[in-house]
Amino acid sequence: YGGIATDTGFGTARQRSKIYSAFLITFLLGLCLVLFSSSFDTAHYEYTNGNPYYGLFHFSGLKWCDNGRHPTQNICKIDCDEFLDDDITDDIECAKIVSRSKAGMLSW
Ligand SMILES: [Ca+2]
Repeated sequence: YGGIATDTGFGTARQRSKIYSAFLITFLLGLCLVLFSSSFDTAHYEYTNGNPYYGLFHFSGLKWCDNGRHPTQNICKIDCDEFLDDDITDDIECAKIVSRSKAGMLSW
């Protein structure tokens, strides 16, 4: 809706368009709240039983990335700090490697 004005439906289409926009904005705001709530914590860091965990997907700093302080397999060949920024594209790339490697282990 919204676009060509006709002598009959113009007002209605405009109103519908407004309602639709309001709905869309509410939806997007809600989505943002969900994404940036604690369940979507890109700056997540924890240190449990000698294992540092990084970022949204809780990658282990002993296995998937290198934090410069621990011996690591660094399977994703990446600096652990890269998992703590707002850009999750590299996080997702590593998550793909993790899922591939887990699938590989399951196929044994
Ligand atoms: Ca990142």
